[in-house]
Amino acid sequence: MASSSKSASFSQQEINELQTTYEQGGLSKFATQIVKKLNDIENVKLNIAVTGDSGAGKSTFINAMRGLRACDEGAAEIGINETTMVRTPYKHPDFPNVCFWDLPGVGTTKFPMKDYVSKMEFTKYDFFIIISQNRFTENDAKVAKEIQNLEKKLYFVRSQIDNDFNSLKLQGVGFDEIKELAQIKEKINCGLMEAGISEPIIFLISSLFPKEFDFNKLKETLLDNLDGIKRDVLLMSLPSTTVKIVEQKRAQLKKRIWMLATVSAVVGAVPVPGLSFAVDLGILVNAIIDFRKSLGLDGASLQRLANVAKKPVEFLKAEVRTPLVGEIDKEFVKQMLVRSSFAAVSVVEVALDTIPIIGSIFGAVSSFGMTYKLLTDVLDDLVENAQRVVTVAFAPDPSHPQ
Ligand SMILES: Nc1nc2c(ncn2[C@@H]2O[C@H](COP(=O)(O)OP(=O)(O)O)[C@@H](O)[C@H]2O)c(=O)[nH]1
Ligand SMILES: [Mg+2]
Repeated sequence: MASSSKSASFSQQEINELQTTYEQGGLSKFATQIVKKLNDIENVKLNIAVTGDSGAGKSTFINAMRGLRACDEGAAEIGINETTMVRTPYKHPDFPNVCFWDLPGVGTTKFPMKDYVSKMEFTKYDFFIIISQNRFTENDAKVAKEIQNLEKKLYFVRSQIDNDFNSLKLQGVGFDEIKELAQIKEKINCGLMEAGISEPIIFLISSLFPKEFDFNKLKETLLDNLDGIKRDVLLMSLPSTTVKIVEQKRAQLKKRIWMLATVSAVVGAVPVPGLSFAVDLGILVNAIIDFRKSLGLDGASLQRLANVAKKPVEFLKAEVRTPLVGEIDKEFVKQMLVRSSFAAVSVVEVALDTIPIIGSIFGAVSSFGMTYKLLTDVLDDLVENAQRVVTVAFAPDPSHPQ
């Protein structure tokens, strides 16, 4: 099984090894290594535990992380008085390798801590989130210590912050939001330190307003603390709610292009009538569909983003101006290749930012160069559209109040 330390792209050392692989085993051995890396990216799983008392906001948070509302298919049911003794998995609708586990609070289960830890399978998660809608309890602190003993990453999330501010507003109390947030955080921090938790990482969020408060900071921190493929997997699954997330996705997907181009040009390459070179059109079709999904431009993702942004989906669709969101099949890709065939990038140029050996393997303009160019253009086009969508989705607009 792939370990979390595996990178989503090749390190310098791995590139050196690839060079040796090519010299000793030839092109097919070289391509096999690349296929393996792409398979790792597809197969690595991320398991996230979410625990806290009943009513804390676990289900709402798990939905928000997946860009879902409570009424959407696959959403966790909210506002129910928890009686379950078992954990419930919630997979991401488009990225089933990302799974959020809704753990009943230790208080709900009444299990002794030792049983709670083993029944909830604490060793299986990549990281933990403990949620509370108020101060963190003694139970929360006990669970946190167990997590820290296992040397797993843990985040404290104080949910429903929007309620705090609404009640202040309703009571006509003047306040400085930044100061108020700092005070709430400090109080939580002191409480947790007193309970024996060293250096707690705390976020104040509203799952109903994921653009506000610390929600984006939380996502950034979760990403920063994961490495390699696990980071890649979480990043691709996050709703494209900020320009920064879209840019991060672009950077990560860009690293896959030379790998996909190599596989398309080597492993499954067959001559295509009408093209002067052999490629695997199927790989390219799948790559385009994957890029589109990762950037949130497929119909379902756009609908989810519209729901989160509280804007009509048509409003977002109007910003999508690329044929890449239509039906993508082999014929479509072939036509794209025919159209761009006179503008293929020089492989030497590609080699400079990827791996030098690519230049010596594929020569000047070739199926590799063509597919590399195609996927680079596709990515640029999709990113441009995704940036327009996210900007419009969250821009204040009097005719579409949020
Ligand atoms: N205003 C507001 N309400 C929330 C938020 N998170 C959860 N809730 C509400 O709090 C209640 C309990 O949430 P739920 O997710 O079911 O908590 P769970 O029992 O921990 O799964 C529900 O009525 C939610 O709608 C939030 O961030 N803001
Ligand atoms: Mg729940």
